[in-house]
Amino acid sequence: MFDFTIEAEDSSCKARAAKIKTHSGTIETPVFMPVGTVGSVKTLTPDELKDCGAEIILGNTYHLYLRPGTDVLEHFNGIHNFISWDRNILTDSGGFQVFSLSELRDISEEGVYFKSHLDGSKFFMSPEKSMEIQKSIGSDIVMAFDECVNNNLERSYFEKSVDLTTKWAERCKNVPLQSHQNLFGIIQGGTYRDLRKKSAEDIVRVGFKGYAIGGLSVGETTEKMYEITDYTTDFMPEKAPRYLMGVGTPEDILNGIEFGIDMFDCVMPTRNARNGMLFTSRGKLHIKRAQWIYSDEPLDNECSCYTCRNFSKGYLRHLYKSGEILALRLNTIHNINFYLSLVKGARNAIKRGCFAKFKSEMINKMKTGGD
Ligand code: PRF
Ligand code: ZN
Repeated sequence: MFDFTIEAEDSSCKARAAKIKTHSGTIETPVFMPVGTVGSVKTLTPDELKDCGAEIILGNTYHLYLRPGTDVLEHFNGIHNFISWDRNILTDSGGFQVFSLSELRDISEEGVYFKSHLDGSKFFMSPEKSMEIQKSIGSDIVMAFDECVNNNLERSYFEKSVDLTTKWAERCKNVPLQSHQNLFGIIQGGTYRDLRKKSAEDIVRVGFKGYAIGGLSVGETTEKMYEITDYTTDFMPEKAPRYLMGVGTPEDILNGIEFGIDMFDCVMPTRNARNGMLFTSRGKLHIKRAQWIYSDEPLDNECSCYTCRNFSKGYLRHLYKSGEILALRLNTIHNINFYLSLVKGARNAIKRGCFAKFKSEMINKMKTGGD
């Protein structure tokens, strides 16, 4: 089961509010997907994630394959049951992690040999292998296996890579998945408009339930990332979800929404929370700073999360400086809440027909200074 229904479209830009329905429930878009690489959004329980309003989380094929492995996931009847999360799960294919995390990549048209980042042991990943692993995982949305190229490499590399990603996408589509699973294709092409157009047309021709833009936020400037995203969505079907992979800051997400993107994921809210960097409506805030020692104010006056309802910046600073695990948990709850509230605010603004105003007000406010 898969249904994508557009509820409202902005008249002055490409932003839209929609609903994605799958076997595991409804996702209201624009949506942000917290990253749960190995089957947990670091430090949070599923109940805490639900309290933050999360409707879908992301897992990684590469990590779950290396540990716990498909035998364990199959034994537990799939990831939903294993991690006790009954809402939607999207799995990335490994097409990014193999290139960014593993050592010794030996890549051919057949697939990629790589060494595990855990113990150096050798593995093989291919379109077929990625599909079989994601079938064992049982995620609701399955990503095609693609090649993600660093944008500092030369054009000739991208020309070959775009065709390889299309051939791999065709092979992914030929592998049967579980009946509840839905396959998304990934568009590559670096920062080259003609290659992006070609990749989008080729991937759309293969045909998927949804389409992602990969290969951005990997070495290019923010301006280029915006330009290519805006350009590429024009070649993506109106009537299917559009997903911008691994992006980004709150400002990146608001711009992505303006360019017609429906889905986002990024480690930034969770990873930065654990490093003491909080996102607020007035901008970034570093909780370890001495300026917060005596602050009895919440992190963000406009936030209604558990952390902001109950704790002062002074206490959060103390927890962080003391190395308390609770600091990481409370920071993560706040940052995830901030990201999910941001996309929810954008969604409401699109439905009310005032997204442009919402976006500029949010961006201006975030420049007034968190600390
Ligand atoms: N491909 C895949 N996953 C990804 C990316 C990609 O290009 C990116 C790039 N920002 C993040 N995650 N499969
Ligand atoms: Zn908060």
